[in-house]
Amino acid sequence: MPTYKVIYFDSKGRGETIRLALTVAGQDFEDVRYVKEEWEKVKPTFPQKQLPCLQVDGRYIPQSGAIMRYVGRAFGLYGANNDESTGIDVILGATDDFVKHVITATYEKDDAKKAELKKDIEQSKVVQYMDILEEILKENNGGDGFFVGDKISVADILVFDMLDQVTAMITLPAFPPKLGALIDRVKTYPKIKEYLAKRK
Ligand SMILES: N[C@@H](CCC(=O)N[C@@H](CS)C(=O)NCC(=O)O)C(=O)O
Repeated sequence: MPTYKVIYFDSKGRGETIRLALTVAGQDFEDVRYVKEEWEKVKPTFPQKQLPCLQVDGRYIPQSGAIMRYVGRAFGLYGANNDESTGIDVILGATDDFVKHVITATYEKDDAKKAELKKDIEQSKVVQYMDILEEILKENNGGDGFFVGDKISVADILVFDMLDQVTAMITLPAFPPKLGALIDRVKTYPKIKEYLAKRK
């Protein structure tokens, strides 16, 4: 059995979906969290000099998207066939598009511009994103299960975690009904519920 280390900073950021995915998989992992000074010392030894990294036995895997897919494939959280995996990829892509807007607004230095970007996200971008998700859900078993197939996947985990994290930056509108129910389903998924109850 390989041993797993999720290496990131002491925050949710790009590391949390990976922690959640391994938790759902029921796979133990070491949760390594660097503080900035420690990170600067070890940074040159890491591939791509960035975090997160997943260490599987001795091997380092960089890039959060690649790590998530790796974990998904390794533990049956990445669809049962090509169509389902592609459905998951579509959601990961739509989520990437949305997150880019949030990151741009977060790092905008000009206050007036930042407020404008934030307003556009809250009034338009997030609504478009949620509508995309709602439609995808409705097309799968009437929207009463998970995004793809008949079990939880990295798409459900990522969407839940990302919508949770963006509330630090933007005010979310009410969720459309199927998406709201999906978020509750993920939040109360037994392994996730247990993890969230212990999370700092
Ligand atoms: N595309 C990469 C981006 C990774 C990234 O930007 N990592 C940041 C933290 S979220 C980082 O390592 N910052 C510290 C540094 O560059 O020294 C991914 O998705 O993993």
